[in-house]
Amino acid sequence: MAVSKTGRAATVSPDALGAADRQRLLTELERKVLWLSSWTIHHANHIRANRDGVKVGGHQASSASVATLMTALYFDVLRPQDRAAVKPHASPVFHAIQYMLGQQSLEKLQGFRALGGAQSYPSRTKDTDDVDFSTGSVGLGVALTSFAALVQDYVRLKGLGDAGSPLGRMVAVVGDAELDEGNIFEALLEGWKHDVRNLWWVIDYNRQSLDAVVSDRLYSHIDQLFQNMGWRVVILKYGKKLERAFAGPDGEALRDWIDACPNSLYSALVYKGGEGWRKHLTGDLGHLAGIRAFLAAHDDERLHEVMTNLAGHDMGSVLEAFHAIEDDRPTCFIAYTIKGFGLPFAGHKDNHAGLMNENQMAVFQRSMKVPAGSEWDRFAGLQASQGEIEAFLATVPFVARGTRRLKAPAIPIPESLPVPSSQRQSTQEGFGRILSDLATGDSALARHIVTSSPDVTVSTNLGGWVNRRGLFDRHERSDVFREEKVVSAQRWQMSHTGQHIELGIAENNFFILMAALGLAEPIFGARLMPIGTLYDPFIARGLDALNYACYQNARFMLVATPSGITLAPEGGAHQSIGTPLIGLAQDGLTAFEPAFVDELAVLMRWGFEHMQAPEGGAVYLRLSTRPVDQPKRLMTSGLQQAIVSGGYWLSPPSPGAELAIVCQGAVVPEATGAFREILEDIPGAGLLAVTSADRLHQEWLAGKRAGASSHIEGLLEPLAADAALVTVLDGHPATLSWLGAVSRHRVQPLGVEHFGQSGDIPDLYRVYGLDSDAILDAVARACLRRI
Ligand SMILES: Cc1ncc(C[n+]2csc(CCOP(=O)(O)OP(=O)(O)O)c2C)c(N)n1
Ligand SMILES: [Mg+2]
Repeated sequence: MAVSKTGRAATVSPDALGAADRQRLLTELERKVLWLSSWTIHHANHIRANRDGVKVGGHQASSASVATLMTALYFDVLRPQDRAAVKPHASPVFHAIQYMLGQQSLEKLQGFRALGGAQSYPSRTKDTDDVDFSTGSVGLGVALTSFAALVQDYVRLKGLGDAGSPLGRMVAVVGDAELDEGNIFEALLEGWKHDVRNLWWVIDYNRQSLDAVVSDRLYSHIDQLFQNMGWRVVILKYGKKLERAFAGPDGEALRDWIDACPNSLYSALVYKGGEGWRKHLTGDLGHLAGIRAFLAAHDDERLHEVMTNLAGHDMGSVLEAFHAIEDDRPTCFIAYTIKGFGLPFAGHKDNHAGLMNENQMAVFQRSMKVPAGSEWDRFAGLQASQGEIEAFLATVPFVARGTRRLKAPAIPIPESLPVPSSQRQSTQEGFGRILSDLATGDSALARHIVTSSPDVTVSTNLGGWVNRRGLFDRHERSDVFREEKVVSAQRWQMSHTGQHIELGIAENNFFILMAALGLAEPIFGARLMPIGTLYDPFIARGLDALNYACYQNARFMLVATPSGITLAPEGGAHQSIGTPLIGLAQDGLTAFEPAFVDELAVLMRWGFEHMQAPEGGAVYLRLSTRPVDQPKRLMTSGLQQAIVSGGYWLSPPSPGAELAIVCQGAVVPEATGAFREILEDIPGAGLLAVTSADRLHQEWLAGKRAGASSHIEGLLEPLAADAALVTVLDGHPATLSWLGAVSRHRVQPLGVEHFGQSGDIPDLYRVYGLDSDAILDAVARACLRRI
């Protein structure tokens, strides 16, 4: 067989080998994967030098549990167009598989969990071996596959991406305890609404979580749950050896016994081994001649082998089940497995973080027939020859196209976005009008924008865009209200040409959809410009998913509105205080809070570029429903630059000025009002508008490290060395209070520290200390008392 330099033969057909040979070699590879994953963890914990005394960790038991399933998937079932999310703690198995496929280096395996080495949990951004979807926070990767399936349909039905390639399956390898995460069920329901296709969830049903053996009752309903959502459920329960035993004399009784065996007892017996099985089977079924004969015919070792022969560890059963699926119906495989299968702590309830000790590893190594010194050898310990294994690896469909990071051409962004003219408007309204305006044209940008919202489309001003661009659905669905001539401002016709994906109220789903849309380029080869809207306070509801999207470097524009206490009568529970700090701290997300609509237009334009830039990222715009008088000004390139950099002087200070008021977002009228009053007493004072505390802060730190001056230092430069800053925003005061550290100015930080009551803006700003009087008081404190 011709093998290329990279170890891959491009032209070898998987069918060249017979099914029996393939299964034999896959079983060999399964052993190898089990060995390598266990050894990688062992090496990191017991062999590599430990400099700080902190446990390195890694999950040998969780990895062993899934070795068969993942071997079958990666070496046989998955095709280049398929995409997978692997349960986080199976990372060593994933890396071992990639190592065998020539896509992971020895150095990275030896550096498992070390800087620059293979990551603890598969990571798109930090690993180099072709991770499709990062995982780590359980449940999120699973849900992502469902939204990725939706995005695949979206992209295909729009004719974007590689239309010639067959549709891929989105596959999640799921730990059974991941199903305790509510986000999975939210995703299941949303997926059902959107009729997602080409989705496989393979549940590693070892009936153990981190702390415990899971309740028997809880899991008896999993299959029904999936079926209710229209899924096919395939249960892989018993392997071929057990099935043969069930087919023998009194085999039915054996099946009944094992079926009724509580999870905890089964796990305990798995751990105890042959003797334990014999004792229980003799006690419970010893009166049956067939069972007595069965026990007599098996020594302890073989009895253990048969009784632990669950289908999730039986290569033949696994392959049969996977290959039987040929249609695109979502399918859930519930594969019975044993946590730690093949390792000394198999089945033990405390095995989650368990590591083999030196002696156990030595025994395991002998059983794997890996000679000392050949631990990393890709072929050591296998019965098949290196040539045979290499020839087989050259047929693996998953890597037939090499690594699968796809690219799509950049989308041209207009020089400027039109600013909706209105003497007085809110940033939220301006956002809706900017998008509406884009919707009327046929720019490449407009064609690639896709919007979404968790049931707040209309109330975040996306209505105009949706009316023009329609809702996305795989099926044509008419707008019944419109057909019945019921007057409504909203036209909600659905079809596959639509460019808005409407979600139910589940912010977690929303952020996972943003992740899936924002990864459309590398995953599906189609660049999208996702814009998602939600109420600012509900960022917290989906925060882990937002973090997850950013961690994967997904590109999207998050428009959060309304925000702060400025939503006023809408009130208490909807007030967001901490979100500006999230914007400041969230890696991969650049946060802005414009005060005026012309700023917003500049920032959206910049955002569309940033979402496409190699070193770019996601963008967060914190907007407001408060109508504000708009400035009449020329948007010079200098002003644009300053807005994007995070701030500019609305009214510049005189050289040596003693005071500046610094405001961010919707409080600009109060800041301006106070500023006008103090000009009488402090004529040289300045008024600074902050559009992005995040950008200012980031650049300030980077400048310090590089010994370069930053935008904020430049802005504050004209002020006197002992000048005072009064900072004000509708959010936590810490967002801007750090400005005092830039040039050692004295700061009086105003903002919101408490929340929870309705009111109008004058009342709430008075109560929380954001109104002009509060600003003037702060000015007085700063100037008069010199603190
Ligand atoms: C959101 C979240 N909470 C907690 C954890 C810590 N954790 C990692 S694995 C795990 C249990 C996993 O059990 P299961 O999914 O059944 O996988 P198994 O190890 O049995 O294969 C927990 C609680 C996590 N990674 N993510
Ligand atoms: Mg489990």
